[in-house]
Amino acid sequence: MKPEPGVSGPAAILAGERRALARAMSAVENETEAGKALLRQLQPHLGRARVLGITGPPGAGKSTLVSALIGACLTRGVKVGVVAVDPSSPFSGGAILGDRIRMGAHQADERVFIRSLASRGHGGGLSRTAARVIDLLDAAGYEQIIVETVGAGQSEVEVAEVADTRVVVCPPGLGDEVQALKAGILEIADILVVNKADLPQADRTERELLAMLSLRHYEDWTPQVVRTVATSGEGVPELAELIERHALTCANQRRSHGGRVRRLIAASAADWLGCRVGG
Ligand SMILES: Nc1nc2c(ncn2[C@@H]2O[C@H](COP(=O)(O)OP(=O)(O)OP(=O)(O)O)[C@@H](O)[C@H]2O)c(=O)[nH]1
Ligand SMILES: [Mg+2]
Repeated sequence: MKPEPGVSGPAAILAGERRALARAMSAVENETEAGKALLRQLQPHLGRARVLGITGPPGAGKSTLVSALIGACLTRGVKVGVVAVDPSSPFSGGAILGDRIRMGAHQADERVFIRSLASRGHGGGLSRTAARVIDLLDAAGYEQIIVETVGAGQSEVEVAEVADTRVVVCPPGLGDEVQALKAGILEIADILVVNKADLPQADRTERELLAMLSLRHYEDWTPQVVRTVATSGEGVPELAELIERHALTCANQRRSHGGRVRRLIAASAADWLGCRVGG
């Protein structure tokens, strides 16, 4: 196979070299031969990372929360990778200046790697692309990977499937949208965040979510509701704590589930990878 210029071998990824990682991500996103070969070689090194999925309607405060959670990870000395699916802010503009400065500071941190994926143009393959980028971050030694997706469409549910812990952000004042959330993405929530708890109607949203949860029976983990003000950091330590508790409670089961889904995605693209993936 003719090597493509600019894509390093697995050693550079395993050593966590950032430029090699960025180039490898472009290669797997563009489904190049070098990207295929690299992913194949990295398969034995995957499965260490914890994957956290953050989803919710546009403007719910997901990116601001992710930013705050990155801070919480760094405080604990954990390397964190972020995959943002079609974000409008603060990763690629649109946020208030303060957000961008905060995220900019993280972006310059050696222990943080942020990658944006455009959902447009991927067709049904978004989860596939996201899974590959997650695998690269995993191989590069990012222990916590956070995936941000917008909305409650099928591709978001699919992306959430690769996560070990799923957080759904529900800002106050959604009105009918809560109904849509209920029908879809709430089904997969481990943690429900009432962000923008500084706004009126936060109490009402929290009550509605709790009422909804009380209608169902859960086996080993009952979804929890937590209030946050992502812009000030209020409630973020409690959220980080809940995420940790969920990871510990459901660690083995979910990690094997998330890992299995990622392997299934990889296996369904076995022709693309040109190999069979174990599991
Ligand atoms: N009042 C208030 N505003 C907030 C809070 N969290 C975020 N915001 C603001 O809400 C706006 C949207 O925040 P983002 O973090 O970009 O929201 P997002 O969910 O990532 O948005 P998209 O990625 O575009 O869907 C920004 O102006 C934030 O500053 C909060 O807790 N309270
Ligand atoms: Mg965002």
